[in-house]
Amino acid sequence: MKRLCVLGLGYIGLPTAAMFATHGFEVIGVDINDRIVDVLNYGDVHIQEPGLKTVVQAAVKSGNLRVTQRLEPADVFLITVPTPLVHAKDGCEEQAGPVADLSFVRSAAESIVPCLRAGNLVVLESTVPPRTTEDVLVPILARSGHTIAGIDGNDGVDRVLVAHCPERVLPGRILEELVRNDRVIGGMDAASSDAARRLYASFVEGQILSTDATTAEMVKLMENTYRDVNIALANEFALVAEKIGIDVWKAIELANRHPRVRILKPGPGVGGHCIAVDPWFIAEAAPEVTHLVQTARRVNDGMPTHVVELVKQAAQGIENPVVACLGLAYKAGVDDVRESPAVTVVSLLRSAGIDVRSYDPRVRNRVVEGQVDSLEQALRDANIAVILTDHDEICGLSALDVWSYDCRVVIDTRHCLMP
Ligand code: SAJ
Repeated sequence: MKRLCVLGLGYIGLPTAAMFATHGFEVIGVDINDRIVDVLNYGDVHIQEPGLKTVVQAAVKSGNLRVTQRLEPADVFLITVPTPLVHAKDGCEEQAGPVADLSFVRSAAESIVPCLRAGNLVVLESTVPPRTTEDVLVPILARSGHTIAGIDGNDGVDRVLVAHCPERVLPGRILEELVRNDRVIGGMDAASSDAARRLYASFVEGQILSTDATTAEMVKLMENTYRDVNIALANEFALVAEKIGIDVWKAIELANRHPRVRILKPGPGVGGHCIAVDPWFIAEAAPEVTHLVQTARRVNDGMPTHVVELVKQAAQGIENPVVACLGLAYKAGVDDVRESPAVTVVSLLRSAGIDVRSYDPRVRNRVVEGQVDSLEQALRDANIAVILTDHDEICGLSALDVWSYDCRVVIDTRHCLMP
């Protein structure tokens, strides 16, 4: 049985580790966070995702998934650590905006070095700026003294194979998409691509498509940037519609009747750890030619401020207004609040001195001040309700339900309330 070490047990690493463990691999799941290791060993999961707990429990129970803080020698090392944004250092004025923080990728790679053996395969799944596999990962792995695939002339059988295989799964449908989606494999050489292809073929039912590592990095970034730019366009249309006094939702519905038009949904902004982040990795690679990408990011990042303006307009004339914010997660059906525009809206309202009661049926942790435990607590006493996340529990409400609490103004940024 092949031994696989998964470094980083977050939204992607944990489901992927469990998937391999239930498809014939001995998996060692490694995380530097002792709380995560304890939770998983206790038989629980730290992430809310449909079906995840069942598959993780099955994997742990079978003995094929062991969770630990210590890396062990293995046949395959899979890096699934976060790549957040940081602000460019002073003196990097040529950078257009924030840049990738690769410190987790670097330290994961460094931790693999002492365990590396000839013939190992190292796969980077984390989303990274173009050229990271070749320029950052490979040089670190080379410190092991082994020859590394893709470095000129290293075509011996005993070298370490390296590939970038970006994850492309949708939070809320991770387990299903891990199996069904096509997979892009970017090997440092043909042997690396072949080894990675065999690895993922153990559970991927979609097509496995091979290319080089840098192209695979760019493919992943292009996918999320394409979505970001298209959401920005929808948001810009919404801003124009407000100015000219039409219903943007009706206009989009009609425009989408064209056979080659598919406008996305406007909303309070773009959140999550992917779409709000990845376009900056492209901008970082070529700041001088990515005007559209950067503008789209700024349009989407500006939406929470616009929502706050709408609330302030609605609050004019109300003494000490109370605002109920419904939804904190970055999108429907998840408990994830990373980069959530809803959280930004709440923070901006509170900084403006407005009394805010926030409620999200999916988010159990306290993420903002004034967070309450029920819809009733949020809406009681509120003058204005702002719908920020279109969870089923919130979309099931009608404006009349909200009005029944004496809350007369509803700002539905998701266009989700029942008519
Ligand atoms: N959003 C809108 N309008 C829309 C669609 C989305 O405002 O029409 C907002 C959402 O509310 C949310 C944000 O955009 O705040 C992103 O949500 P999402 O569902 O579009 O995407 P993510 O971030 O959950 O997952 C994306 C997916 N990428 C694409 O669809 C191209 C997923 O396949 C990737 O694997 C994931 O990023 C990732 O990990 O990179």
